[in-house]
Amino acid sequence: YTAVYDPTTSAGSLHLRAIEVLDGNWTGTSTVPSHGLYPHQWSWDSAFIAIGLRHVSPRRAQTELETLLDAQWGDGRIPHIVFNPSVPLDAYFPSPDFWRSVTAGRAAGAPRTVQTSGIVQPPVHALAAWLVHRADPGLSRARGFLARVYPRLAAWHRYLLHRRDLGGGGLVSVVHPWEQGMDNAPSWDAPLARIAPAPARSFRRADLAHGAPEDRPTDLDYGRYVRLATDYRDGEYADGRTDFAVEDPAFNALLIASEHALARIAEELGATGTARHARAQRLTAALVDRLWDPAEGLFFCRDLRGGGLIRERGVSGLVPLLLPGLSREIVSALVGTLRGPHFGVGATTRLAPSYDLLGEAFDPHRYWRGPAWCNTSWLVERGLRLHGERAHADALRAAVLDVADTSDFAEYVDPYTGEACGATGFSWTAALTLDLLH
Ligand code: 9WN
Repeated sequence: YTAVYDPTTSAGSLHLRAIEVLDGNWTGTSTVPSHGLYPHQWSWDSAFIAIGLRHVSPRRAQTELETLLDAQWGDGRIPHIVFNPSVPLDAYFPSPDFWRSVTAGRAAGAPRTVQTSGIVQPPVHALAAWLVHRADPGLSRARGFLARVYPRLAAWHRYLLHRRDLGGGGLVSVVHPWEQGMDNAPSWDAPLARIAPAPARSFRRADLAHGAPEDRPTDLDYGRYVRLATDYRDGEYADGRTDFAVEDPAFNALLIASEHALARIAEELGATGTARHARAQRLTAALVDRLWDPAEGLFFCRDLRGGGLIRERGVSGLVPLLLPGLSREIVSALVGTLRGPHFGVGATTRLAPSYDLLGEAFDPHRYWRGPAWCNTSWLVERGLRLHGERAHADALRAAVLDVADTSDFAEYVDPYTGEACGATGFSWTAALTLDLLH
């Protein structure tokens, strides 16, 4: 007997439970990913949260994004964490005293009144702002929502496109695995291997108090994360000098999707979106040119310091499916890869696994080295639907809803069984459930 998600019997209660999760994680101005593991505001989490929240409270969804944007730096970057000053320092590592944004970030224009990290996360924000607007255009216009966020989102994209095109080929690079959001993905193993880890005794992890150690990144991974972040901070968060620089397909695809959204926002505000749509098209061409592998039917990361494509198959390489400007040939190849033996969607797995089922580093429980996450499956679902793959999109949607339901909105799950891993009551799982239910 296989459980089939039946919207007529469980949709009501699933909907209410998802709302309860988001209510419980709401702090008054933003939503924490989960109180235990992640007690502050995270950048791409907030974008996904706003996308779900817009269906139940468009006002709160706007506030979620506005709070994040209030912590934007003068150079345009949106920090990956905005710290809540009432949370004890030892509740999360690295804490504000590690990042020292107010002092080390002064040259880059870090805000003085709020403490943040100094790295970024994937730019899902303009896409989120556009979707939030559309959920209640009347409220949005009355509050001047788009008019207020547009210049900030434009500055954010400008930062990425001007300061982070480290390879000179038009794409944006991440300078830390935390920036791409899939912290310990096997794609980072090769570029990280060149980084001398910070000594284990020089920092104390807080995550192990909440998550099972075998589900989290290793101490060696953390040593390298700490080294990279320390060096970036000590260089006052200036770009261009980091030992780690990788062009990632998901990060860039989300920027492109957001650039299309920014074009629509410009049009809604009475300007023209033509130049932005054209830029999104140019970025799509650069993405294909630099990261697409036709023989594998997948996008790969490019290591700018080591040179060349990193041939590890990750879900990040499937995320560009959400782009409208892909050729039919690439779309078909991606759908084939998604459903083939490496990802098994619709065959052996429930949701898209974060990493190649047949890869040497595959582990169904260790964070971004195999487990499935709702946000990546939501992105793939959108892509399938956009390109007319309705039956596959419907099946993936049903699977996400069922897994969210039975795992109690887990942070991530075993891709084969849907068994919960990490935190439960995880905000973006609840938010994207709401979005799929609408
Ligand atoms: C580091 C908050 C974040 C997500 C990331 C996820 C995890 C942090 C951590 O949690 O990263 O930023 O401490 O492991 O990998 O995608 O945004 O939910």
